[in-house]
Amino acid sequence: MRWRACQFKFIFPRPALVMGVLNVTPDSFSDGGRFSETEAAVVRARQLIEQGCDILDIGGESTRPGAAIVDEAEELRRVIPVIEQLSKSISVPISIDTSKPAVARVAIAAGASIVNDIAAARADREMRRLVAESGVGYICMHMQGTPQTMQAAPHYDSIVDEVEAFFVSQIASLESSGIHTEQIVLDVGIGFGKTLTHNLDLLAALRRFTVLGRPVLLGASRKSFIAQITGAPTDSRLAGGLASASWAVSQKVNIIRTHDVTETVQALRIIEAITGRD
Ligand code: 8Y7
Repeated sequence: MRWRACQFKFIFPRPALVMGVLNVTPDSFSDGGRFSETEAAVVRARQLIEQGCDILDIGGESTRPGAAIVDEAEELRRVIPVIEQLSKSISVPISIDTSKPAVARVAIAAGASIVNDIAAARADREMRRLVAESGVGYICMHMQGTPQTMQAAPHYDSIVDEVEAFFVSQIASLESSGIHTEQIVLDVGIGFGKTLTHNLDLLAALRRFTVLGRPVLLGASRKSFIAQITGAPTDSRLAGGLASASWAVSQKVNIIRTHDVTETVQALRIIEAITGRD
């Protein structure tokens, strides 16, 4: 396989970038067969770009707690046509949300330049080799367990210490696999094997992670911790997501992953306007 010249570098023209979520799953775009599913996803992607997102995160497997596993062929059928169409015509970097090296490999060949791997802790040799050889960006997310089991009984002696130790050891181990430090982004993985208290402990301690020398990403958009605090149903958690994003950026988080791009861009512009004057 020949690699595109994609020694990816995370460049931050502003303090924080917005990563727009594009789920290509049958439940995200209502019926109508494969062609219209791809078309609908491409239309949605263009919308997210118009709204101001800096990175598109495209995923074909639901990683919500308890979600069913999607097989590789199906995941490829969902995401690859979308990436192929978009990479020809857009300039924002495409991130492939997958923990399957085979999916990541085809996605990179189709134009993705970042791998968002929620199973970073279990990343096998093939995923590491792929990231090392292709030079793509790599989002290293913390998760306890798997999406199928993670919310059963999350336990930590000290979550902030453990997540920090995870990052430090992952950076070293990814580097020993030939991955450059510059390719790596860290993510505490809100909601992935964490109780409400765990999520809040991590959010309160973001500064501990933003001093580790790598960009930090936060995904809090629409997550259930917002409902645990406020009772808000899934479709009305925007304010909670914006509050989390604003807090995170004030703690020097560099990338906000969100379903709500317009509103998040506006919130971040305000934080930047306030904090960017010193
Ligand atoms: C995250 C994520 C999801 C996150 C990263 C949802 C795929 C659940 N959450 N990837 N993915 N960080 N890196 O509610 O927090 O969006 S899926």
